[in-house]
Amino acid sequence: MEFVVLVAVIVAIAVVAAVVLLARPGRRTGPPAGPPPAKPRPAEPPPAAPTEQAEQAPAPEVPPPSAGRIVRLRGRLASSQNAVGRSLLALLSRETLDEDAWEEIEDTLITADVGVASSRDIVEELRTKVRVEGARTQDEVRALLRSGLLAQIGSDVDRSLRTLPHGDRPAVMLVVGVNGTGKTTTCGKLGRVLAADGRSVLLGAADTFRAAAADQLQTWGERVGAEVVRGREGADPASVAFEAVRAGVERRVDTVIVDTAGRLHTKAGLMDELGKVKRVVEKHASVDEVLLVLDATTGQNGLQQARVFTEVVNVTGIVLTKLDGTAKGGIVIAVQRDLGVPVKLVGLGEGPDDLAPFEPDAFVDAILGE
Ligand SMILES: Nc1nc2c(ncn2[C@@H]2O[C@H](COP(=O)(O)OP(=O)(O)OP(=O)(O)O)[C@@H](O)[C@H]2O)c(=O)[nH]1
Ligand SMILES: [Mg+2]
Repeated sequence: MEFVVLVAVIVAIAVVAAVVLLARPGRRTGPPAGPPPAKPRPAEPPPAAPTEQAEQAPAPEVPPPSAGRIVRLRGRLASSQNAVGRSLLALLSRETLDEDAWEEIEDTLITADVGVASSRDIVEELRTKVRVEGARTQDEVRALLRSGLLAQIGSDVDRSLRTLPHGDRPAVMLVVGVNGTGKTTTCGKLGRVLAADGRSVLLGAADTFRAAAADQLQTWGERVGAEVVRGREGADPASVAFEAVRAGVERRVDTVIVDTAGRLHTKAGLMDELGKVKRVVEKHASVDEVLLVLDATTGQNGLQQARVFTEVVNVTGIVLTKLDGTAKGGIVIAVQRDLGVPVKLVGLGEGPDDLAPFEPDAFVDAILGE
């Protein structure tokens, strides 16, 4: 009997245990039957992180060399500027060059943004030569105009960029200008040019007005494997520039290129800020180049803005962008004459390799056509 009771107790315990066990999975199905909890996930991240990073850092691109680019990009210039060259050549080829014809030549030059004073000089020189040399073949006319334009542009001006490190310091380049002229794009394109030449480059995002500005620079940097030093949005641009140069010195890079925010020349506070950026950077290293980026399509207005920049920071070179979209290439002459600063680089498109060292001969040839 006792045995029967014992069996009954054991059976009762077994039944209770079974009910409890069955009830538990039932609770689990209570919440909507989703995928099983991702328990194994925590184990995944360690191997996942390096894979992700490897995916984000593809092999840096190696852009084509910069030498002779202006020749290769000649079509960009020629398509918009040829009209000016052609009409000048046609005017100069006239049988008789009377007062009206000379005036028309001068007007054509002024329309191409050469500037009043330079246009007058070019016409005066041409008049003298035509008077002296008399009869003109097509080739002679072309040669005359070519040498007249080259004389104004200056074919023996030093247009080299100081991008080489000195001692244990990198070369430092500061890129400045009004809003939207192409500063950030130029920093990126320039970084590519230097990387193509085998230099190590660090980019400083001292445009702290918008986070997007630093992102834009970062994208350029990633493509050629250049480190980008940036600050948080609204940070003091001088301190970001300072940090970038400090990092450049530490990492022993060849060149540090500092992008700055676009600023209106009329805003005294912003112009003071730019002066401060330069002074602060100079606590670390000398600033080798201050490149003023000018949009060629803004013509004489751009010149006025540029003048203020040259007063605040010692501009060492002009980058003339968007020359691909204008027939006003004469601005090259006006800019140099007005500011006394050489055009060192020209932007000929939005593509990553559409930045070329400025070569006067190739430039004039593009204007005059073959
Ligand atoms: N066609 C043409 N477009 C250019 C050239 N250089 C720059 N751009 C374009 O001009 C626009 C402005 O360029 P950004 O580099 O952002 O100008 P930014 O000076 O940095 O502008 P902010 O930082 O806002 O002052 C972009 O759409 C560029 O692609 C050029 O040489 N030719
Ligand atoms: Mg910018």
